[in-house]
Amino acid sequence: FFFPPEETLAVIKPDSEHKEEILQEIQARGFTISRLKDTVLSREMAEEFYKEHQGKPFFEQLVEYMCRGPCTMLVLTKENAVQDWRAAMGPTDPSEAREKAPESLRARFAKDLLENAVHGSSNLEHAQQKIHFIFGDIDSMSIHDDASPALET
Ligand code: DGI
Repeated sequence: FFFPPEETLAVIKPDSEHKEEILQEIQARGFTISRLKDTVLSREMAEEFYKEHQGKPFFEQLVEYMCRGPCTMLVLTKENAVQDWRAAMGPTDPSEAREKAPESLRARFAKDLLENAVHGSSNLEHAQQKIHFIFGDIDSMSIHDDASPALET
């Protein structure tokens, strides 16, 4: 049987001092970086990106954090990419991550529960939606697309 490799959206969140290490880890863990761009999200884009959390007490802080500086947006490709990237990140809360998954990226690189360094889609449907939302179709030929401006909203 041939299983086509799966794609997921990964984000290195703003202000991560560990971007280079995280990129190395991604490759060491067997993911192919199919697309990459650094983008400063507009407020509207950050609200849309995390719309499932609208109304929660931490929503404002989360949006503010995500707009604070450039995010590195990545499409990661690999068999079982969605679940494997969730496992590589570890639990949302870094104190839980350090306890249960000390090798995970959040255990190693998250500052706290909010500023937890990385994002990854939680299922295949979200992955496809968010890849389209972030990368669109226009520049689908480019692989490394550093410093492209934030998408118009
Ligand atoms: O999919 P995850 O990023 O692991 O977690 P999520 O979709 O439940 O939450 C999205 C982000 O929101 C998470 O990475 C960090 C932040 N967050 C989640 N729960 C809390 C939170 N931030 C604060 N301050 N308090 C929370 O309870």
